[in-house]
Amino acid sequence: MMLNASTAIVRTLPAVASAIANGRAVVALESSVLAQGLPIPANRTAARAMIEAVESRGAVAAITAVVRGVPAAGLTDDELERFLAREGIAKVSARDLGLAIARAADGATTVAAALTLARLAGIDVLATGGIGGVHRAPPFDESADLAELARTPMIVVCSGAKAILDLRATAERLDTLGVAVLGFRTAELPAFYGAESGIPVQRVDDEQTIVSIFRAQRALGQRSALLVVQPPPAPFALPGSVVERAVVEGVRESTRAGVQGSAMTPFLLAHVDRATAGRAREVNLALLEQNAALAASIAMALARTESS
Ligand code: PSU
Ligand code: MN
Repeated sequence: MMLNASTAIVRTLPAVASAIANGRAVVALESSVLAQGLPIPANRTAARAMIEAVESRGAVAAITAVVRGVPAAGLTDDELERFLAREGIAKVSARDLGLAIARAADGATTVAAALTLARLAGIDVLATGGIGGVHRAPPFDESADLAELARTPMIVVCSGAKAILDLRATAERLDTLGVAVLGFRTAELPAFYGAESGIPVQRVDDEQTIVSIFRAQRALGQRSALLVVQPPPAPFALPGSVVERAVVEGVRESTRAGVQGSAMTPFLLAHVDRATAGRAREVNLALLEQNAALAASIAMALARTESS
């Protein structure tokens, strides 16, 4: 039997494997947002809402993670429960994948690591809340999400980079790395908790155009991801001034507390959530669901064009 090495290294569940084999729509989801980014029980609400948003549009959802050392695209119910309980689940970025596998650890994958696993499994579309980027305070920690986006040809749907970051510096890095950013029905890079950043992006108005651009990039042999951004649902959006105050305060506290590395993003997200009395969590849930839904429609459009 011919064994495809890349599908063999990443374990897929039967539903995911058969969808991939038959060219049907699949959406990869990352798991760090569930195990580190959101508190209990909001993380469960998020997981349910994202899976439902994907499935109700006719696509198959595949949560990526390292499960007791096994890189996976698609979790069983029991596995998902373990990740939602958060305890003993490491945050795994691209550089940590090998370590998590060798140690047979449970690892929740960031966008960077999720891209690696999803790509190997043969999935073209991934949804998340907000990608990582360039942090605001010295040493200006930069998420490995950016480097992986630069070398993974997939469509990634998000609400821009998280507003805890320096959005201008992040946009510049994406530019330098050659990552195309498309605003879905917007000409402005969203600011995660709200619609406005003042940073322009190319606007597209339908899924088919996104698919055409993705196919053109692929035909050119370009290796970078296509980043599709949309603002959070308007009723949940937070005023920029409220977010800004909470972030500035959070950054100051993180410096005082000596927070570093992979702990930084979860620390800042939790701070903004507290400072906004949970409103940040509400918008985070709403945008995760909306991004999963858009990712599913794009994956459906992609599957239609590939089969024709
Ligand atoms: N989107 C959210 N919440 C999150 C994340 C994304 O709404 O917590 C996670 C993703 O896994 C992303 C990670 O890859 O935050 C970035 O972490 P870091 O800055 O440490 O690379
Ligand atoms: Mn970092």
